[in-house]
Amino acid sequence: MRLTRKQLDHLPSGLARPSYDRSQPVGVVHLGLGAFHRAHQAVYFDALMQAGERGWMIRGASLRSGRVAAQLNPQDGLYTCHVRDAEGEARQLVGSIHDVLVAPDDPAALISAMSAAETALVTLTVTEKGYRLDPQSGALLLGAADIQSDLANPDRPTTVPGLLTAALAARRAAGLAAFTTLSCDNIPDNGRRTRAAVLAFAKARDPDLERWIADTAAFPSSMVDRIVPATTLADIDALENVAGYRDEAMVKTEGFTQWVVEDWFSDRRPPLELVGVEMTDDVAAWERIKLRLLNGSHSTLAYLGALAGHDFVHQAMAAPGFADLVEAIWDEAEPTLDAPAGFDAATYRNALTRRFANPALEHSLVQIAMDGSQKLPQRLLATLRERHARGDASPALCLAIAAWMRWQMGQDEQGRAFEVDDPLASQTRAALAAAGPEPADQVAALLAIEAIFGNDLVGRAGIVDTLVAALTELRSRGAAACVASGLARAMNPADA
Ligand code: CS2
Repeated sequence: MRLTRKQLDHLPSGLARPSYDRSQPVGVVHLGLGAFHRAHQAVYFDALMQAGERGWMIRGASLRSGRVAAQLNPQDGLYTCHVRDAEGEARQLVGSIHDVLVAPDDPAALISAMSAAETALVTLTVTEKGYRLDPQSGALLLGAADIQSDLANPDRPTTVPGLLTAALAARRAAGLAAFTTLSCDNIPDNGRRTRAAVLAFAKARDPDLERWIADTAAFPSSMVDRIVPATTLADIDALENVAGYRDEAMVKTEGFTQWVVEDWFSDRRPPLELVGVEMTDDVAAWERIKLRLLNGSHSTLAYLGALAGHDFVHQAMAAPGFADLVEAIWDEAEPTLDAPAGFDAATYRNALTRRFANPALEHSLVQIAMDGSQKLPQRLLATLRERHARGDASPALCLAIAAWMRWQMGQDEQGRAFEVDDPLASQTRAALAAAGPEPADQVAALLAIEAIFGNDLVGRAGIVDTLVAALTELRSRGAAACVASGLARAMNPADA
């Protein structure tokens, strides 16, 4: 039996479900309706309407395929959020999603949803690469073919800056206030960067429009945190077996959840503080903590753990030396953080250790390894730069970056080929092909890719030598042995 509104009465009576009126107006349009949104923002809006606030139903949009629409629309937007921790599990039916549009099928429908009078908020989880920014500088890729095509066809945009600008232009033409654009992706200063991308795009279209957006539209930054592995067919089958209904749109996640939002809104503002969201004037410190501690060590585990032959985060965490490597990454990152009031690094690190060790999530390392070129700058390289400027060595960060470099070879330690899933994969492949077999040449060739590394790291002897030493060890001894032997703590660069 497929989950639908009609089936609600036949579901197990203990299952938590929405008791609010789901026909109330849509106030939020969400771009990029993946598992993360369903386990995070949609759960907060569900709680908000459950608490009696009205007008915050979500119209989701997929920017590429019709897969999520085919999962959710036949279920009237309903789905299960399945929380799994080492201590136990809990299931909840979430009702905040009204329906899902598929942007490539009908961009006009999405633009009209965003420009509808009731829409106050456009939220985004489009992943790092979805913003069409240079990952290192954060500038809009104005020369990219898809951006150029959106500028030539402003009414049929396919990119995020093109869609947001088209919808803001429609609101301006209709005499409506600008909606608030709320980025929920793991990029630093995500609000400022989204704003800069939209302004750069709008300027190329119409300088008056750019001015109107600059003067009236809010782009708050936010920090989002919840571990949400991709749902598998086995998860869906298992839920059906225990719960008695089939839910093609279910998501699995951990109990932990956090959302810190900059309090800057241009239209109606959802009172998210009622449901545990922290509204603040300064998100930057929280963003940095999360990107450098959680995401930095996640990427470290992903490359080294997958190279060592593990499938999931909790398996890597249990393998010899990995938990200590994660501690070494945190030791290097912690001095670069400005702790906001209420933040205690030891407590945060302990909680992260427990979260990563959660065996019930089965969080795939390859999922985290994806799109490394877009993630490295804020997760590992910014920390490395700051430490270097202070004269501090960073052997653990260098081992993690060398593991990313090893990953770019697209061949595991048994010589089996795999696909490097990354928008810059063809560039890293070409750099490695031109470099030949020597680790020193490979490091130099990859460091020369400015979109990832900027132009300042390539000349820093302490960093380059440590990367070459780490890549040499990884290639000769393999990741498991390097981590088990405590290589990160042992590498002692002559000159940081
Ligand atoms: C992960 C994140 O896939 C990844 O790159 O590091 O999705 C991580 O699970 C979330 O940011 C946790 O909040």
